[in-house]
Amino acid sequence: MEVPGELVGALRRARSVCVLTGAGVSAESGVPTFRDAQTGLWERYDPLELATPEAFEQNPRLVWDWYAWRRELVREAEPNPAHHALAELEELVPEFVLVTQNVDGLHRRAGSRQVVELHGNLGYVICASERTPVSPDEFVPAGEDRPPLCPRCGSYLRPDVVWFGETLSMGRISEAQAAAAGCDVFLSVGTSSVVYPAAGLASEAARSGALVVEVNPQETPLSGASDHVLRAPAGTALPALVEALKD
Ligand code: BJW
Repeated sequence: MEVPGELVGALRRARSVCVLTGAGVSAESGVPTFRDAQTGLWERYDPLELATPEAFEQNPRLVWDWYAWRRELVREAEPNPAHHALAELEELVPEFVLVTQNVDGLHRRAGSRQVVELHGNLGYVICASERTPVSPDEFVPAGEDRPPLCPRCGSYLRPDVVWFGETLSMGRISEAQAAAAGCDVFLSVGTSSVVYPAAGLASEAARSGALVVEVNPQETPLSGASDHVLRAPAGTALPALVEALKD
């Protein structure tokens, strides 16, 4: 695909690049996005309703099982050319921060090193009361209608992810905001750009003078405010971008 020359030039000159990714970057690995239809067992449920503290309060076992299913799906998935291209891009620029809203861990598996997991990681489990990590060999096993329990206080266990209405880790959001405000080029890849505070990072980058680029086959609220839009799947656009940079 054609990559705009101005974008390649800006990346060549860039001292610092910040990339924000969303569920679309993992779509080509077979991991469903949030706002696309779900498949199989989960087609009756809206993922945006399951990813809430209210859903966990009302039906903790259902929410636990949904994450257990996704953990298995992600374990079997492989990073795709978009993840690999971002890992390669990190090696081609002086400073690079990859901020991801994804909880699937696929960026690190592809070799990305400077990764900020804004919404957590579903591979880790925490006690819902103490908020401390619990390893699988410590779980008090699940009951028929409840998740496993914390071995220390008996509370429900939950995935270490950020649900709607919950606050993000101060350390992670500060790191992401500093990277966005300090970069020369900001790439927003595979996100619908509607969930805050992540969706605000592109405007922070633009305010500081960065070139803002969107990679998404669909229009989003960010499209009109972007300097360049690569209207293609991430697995096509990002390898093309990295190849153009190496030419
Ligand atoms: C492809 C592709 C391909 C497909 N290649 N692309 C300011 C204004 C308004 C509201 C708020 C605000 N500040 C805070 C809020 C409230 C709320 C919020 O943002 N609400 C909006 C929806 C209105 N935010 C929060 O509650 C956050 N907490 C917070 O701010 O605390 C303080 C506070 C609380 C309350 C009020 C005010 C302040 C927490 C947000 C946590 C989000 N959590 C989830 C679940 C994580 C765990 C899990 O994975 O289960 O995060 S929800 C879900 O949305 C998930 C995602 O990370 C996130 C973003 O979704 P994403 O990644 O963009 O995916 P999709 O599916 O939406 O889009 C996929 C895109 O890919 C599409 O565009 C496709 O076209 C594209 N695509 N194939 C490239 N091959």
